[in-house]
Amino acid sequence: GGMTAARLLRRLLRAPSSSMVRSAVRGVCPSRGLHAERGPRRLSIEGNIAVGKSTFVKLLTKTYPEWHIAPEPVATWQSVQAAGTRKAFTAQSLGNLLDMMYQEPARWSYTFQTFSFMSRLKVQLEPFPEKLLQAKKAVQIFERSVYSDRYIFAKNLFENGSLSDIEWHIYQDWHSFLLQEFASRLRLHGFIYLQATPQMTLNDEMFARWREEGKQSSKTNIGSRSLKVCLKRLHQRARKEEKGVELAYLEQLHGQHEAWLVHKTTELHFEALLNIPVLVLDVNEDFSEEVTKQEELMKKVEEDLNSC
Ligand code: UDP
Ligand code: D5M
Ligand code: MG
Repeated sequence: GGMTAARLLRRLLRAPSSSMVRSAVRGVCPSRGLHAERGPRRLSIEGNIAVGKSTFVKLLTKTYPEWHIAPEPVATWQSVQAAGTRKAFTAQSLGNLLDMMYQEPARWSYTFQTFSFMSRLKVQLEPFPEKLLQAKKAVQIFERSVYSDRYIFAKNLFENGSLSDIEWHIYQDWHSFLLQEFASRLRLHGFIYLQATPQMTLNDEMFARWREEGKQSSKTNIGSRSLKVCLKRLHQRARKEEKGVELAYLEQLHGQHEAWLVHKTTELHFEALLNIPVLVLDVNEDFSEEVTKQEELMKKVEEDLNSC
């Protein structure tokens, strides 16, 4: 008989063997099979703007110096280099695409998506450093991924009208094509989702605790019951391009993260994405300077990596 649709799809996606996918569905830890695989475990850190991904990645570097870390290439987007020029040499910047996108989303969002996607694709395709492969547990960490580009940002920009129907269609067309072509080299084994509410209303007990903590640290000094975690951190970081970012935008992005990584209602187009485990870490509480909180987070990562 002819090839079934499912088999055809698997062949097109060059997905892992069906037995692994089925065992995940049966409830067997999906990482078990992957762990047995040769090669490093590849994880992506996901989360809203300014939630603390870079801070978290730095903490991982400190805790696990032998891991390979790939930060998000934001600087590349802030200063697009003319072809043939090098930063260190006669750098010629053609402009700040991050700024252009925030200033004129309808004009520059599509261009930004092509550029941010390409830079993430290049990062995710880079070979794992040979000398680190010798480590007993080689781990590679990415700050966001080719998946968040589509299922968080591009999707959201389409839904809020910054990408037109045609742009969204063309984007999805090449995104699917390229990810299918590179499927075997882009494999991820897990996501770590740093979760914080863009805006959180505190109950009496939490309010009392926050106020108490606020006395000790000026960073957590809040006078109202409404705690805007991401917005506060965004202002604290004060990246000039992000000055105009509003709570409403962070709330949209929060919704996209929750739909994709928690509620699993986002429609995905890659079989390899369906059974990837997601470790959700609550980072509403400040962890940048709180050692106890840092230890708690690192313990959760360690436990998760050892659980399968
Ligand atoms: N930050 C903080 N407490 C935290 C995590 C982060 O005050 O628990 C601050 C951090 O110092 C920075 C800002 O929040 O000024 C944004 O953090 P980061 O750049 O790590 O966020 P990202 O955009 O990478 O998620
Ligand atoms: O993310 C870095 C900045 O880049 C932040 O302003 C969000 C923006 N960003 C990242 N990827 C995209 C895509 N694909 N579209 C639009 N905007 C994007 P940070 O969270 O601060 O590390
Ligand atoms: Mg960052």
